[in-house]
Amino acid sequence: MITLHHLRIGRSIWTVFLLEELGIDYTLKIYERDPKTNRAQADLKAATPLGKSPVLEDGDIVLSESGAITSYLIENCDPDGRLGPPETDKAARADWAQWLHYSEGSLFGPLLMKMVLTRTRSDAPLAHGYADAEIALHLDHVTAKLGDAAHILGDAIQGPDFGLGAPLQLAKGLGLLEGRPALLAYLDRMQTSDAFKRAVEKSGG
Ligand SMILES: N[C@@H](CCC(=O)N[C@@H](CS)C(=O)NCC(=O)O)C(=O)O
Repeated sequence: MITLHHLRIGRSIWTVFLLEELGIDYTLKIYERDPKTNRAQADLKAATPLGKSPVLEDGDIVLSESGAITSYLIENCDPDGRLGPPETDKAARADWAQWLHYSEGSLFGPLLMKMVLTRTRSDAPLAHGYADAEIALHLDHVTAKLGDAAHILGDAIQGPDFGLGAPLQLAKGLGLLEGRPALLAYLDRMQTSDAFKRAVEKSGG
């Protein structure tokens, strides 16, 4: 049985969404943030030394990177291959892997930097300038890839969409999607899907 350790109000809602989209049985362990620091608390360290979420357990296998969790779930729990291209399509699989890793590898960093600068009310112009330029570069890149499609690799939802949700949600929260209707509509499309609504209902968001 698969267990997902879910820290509320963070990126692991997107892994709950993936589990719901796959329609498989799983156990959900829900953790609350420290009300003062907004960080994870000691209880999550029992699941992984890093004390960060999501954490997926499947027997002896423990994964704590959302991209690796997405790959693992799709490889093992998506028998019809709905959320990834067929193994024979080398180019499509390469693009799938590129966009799966892009969210955590490139997109999240500058958004996290901007979030910290904003929350600490920093006015460091060099740091803001760097973050703003990087964020614009990346949001333009995602917009260009999305084009007129419903999801990042075409009309059907696929693995990389579950990774893009969290950084785009953060960008929206920071007011950085204003003037970017295609990205807002993409995020909204995922968040209003039945599987996402079930994920929120079961996990508390
Ligand atoms: N690269 C990791 C990042 C994990 C991560 O930073 N998770 C956040 C939740 S959004 C967390 O657990 N933060 C709590 C803390 O650092 O105290 C992934 O993709 O899963």
